[in-house]
Amino acid sequence: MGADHARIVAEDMPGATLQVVCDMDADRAKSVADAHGAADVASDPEATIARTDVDAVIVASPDFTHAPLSKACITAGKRVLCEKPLSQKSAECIEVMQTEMAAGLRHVMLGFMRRYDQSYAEMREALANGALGRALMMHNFHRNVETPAADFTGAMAITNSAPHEFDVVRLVLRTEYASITAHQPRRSDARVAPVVMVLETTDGQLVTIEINNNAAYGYDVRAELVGEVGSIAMNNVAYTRTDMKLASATRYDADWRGRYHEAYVSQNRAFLRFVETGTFPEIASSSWDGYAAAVVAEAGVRALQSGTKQAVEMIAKPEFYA
Ligand code: ISE
Repeated sequence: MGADHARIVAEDMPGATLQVVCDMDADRAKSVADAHGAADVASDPEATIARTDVDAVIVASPDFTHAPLSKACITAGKRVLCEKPLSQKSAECIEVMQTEMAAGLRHVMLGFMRRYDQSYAEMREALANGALGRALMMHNFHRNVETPAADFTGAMAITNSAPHEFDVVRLVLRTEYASITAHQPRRSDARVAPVVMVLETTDGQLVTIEINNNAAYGYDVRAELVGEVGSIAMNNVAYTRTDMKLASATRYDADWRGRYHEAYVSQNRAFLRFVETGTFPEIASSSWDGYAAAVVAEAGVRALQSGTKQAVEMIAKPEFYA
């Protein structure tokens, strides 16, 4: 993801300069820097954040580094686009919020790029203009070709993959979650099996989320928002269809970077405007949204491990994030 953000900064963010590529792997940092014309490379993230020639930071390192590096950015007075999740621990998200509130200014924009995808924007519009009536349910399928890392687990399907749905469904339905259950079927092999979750919202709606990190056939994300008088469903995004030998076929992307490229570009440009103006973008996700995703993910892991419904209990939303 860091290499992809570097390319977007270099090619799709007029007004931004790719100044430093920081990676523990010096060779990797150099190859990305050379490919995208970065001015420098580094291996120490805190020192890089503090550099006077760095105005803003994109964090795309492993999940456990996201909260500490976001706090370092706030302390250094640098705005940060932090890849999701903000943390897999809600307590750590609270620490980031406390650091940000102590600084008195918004610094953290979270990389829930689905918020910038046209399909969810059309769902939000259909709900807002009354076409669907009151929202009743939202069904979500999130399928990867295979797990992104060898050590991926069923719990990580909830803490690493599902936060996209946890977050974007909150934006579409404009609600919070009240409870969650989680279930897994049994695969015939040792691969991570899908996780299917059923959530209740605080407004009495039902949300279903299937995370299948080993779907094999393609990167396939679907959603259907069901209202009391209508429904709106996401199409598979494909620019072409091939018809031949009595068959018709469209292709899937291999992973999220292709399917959501336009959303990443829109998100990153919104981040640049945030850096330039200090005005937090309207639909962007904040540290609070990172906390909200982490709380429901923690409840989801408990539900999967216990086999029982778990309540989702959140702290009161600080006025700072209203
Ligand atoms: C990955 O970290 C992402 O953020 C992708 O958008 C998601 O589809 C994938 O499941 C995650 O592992």
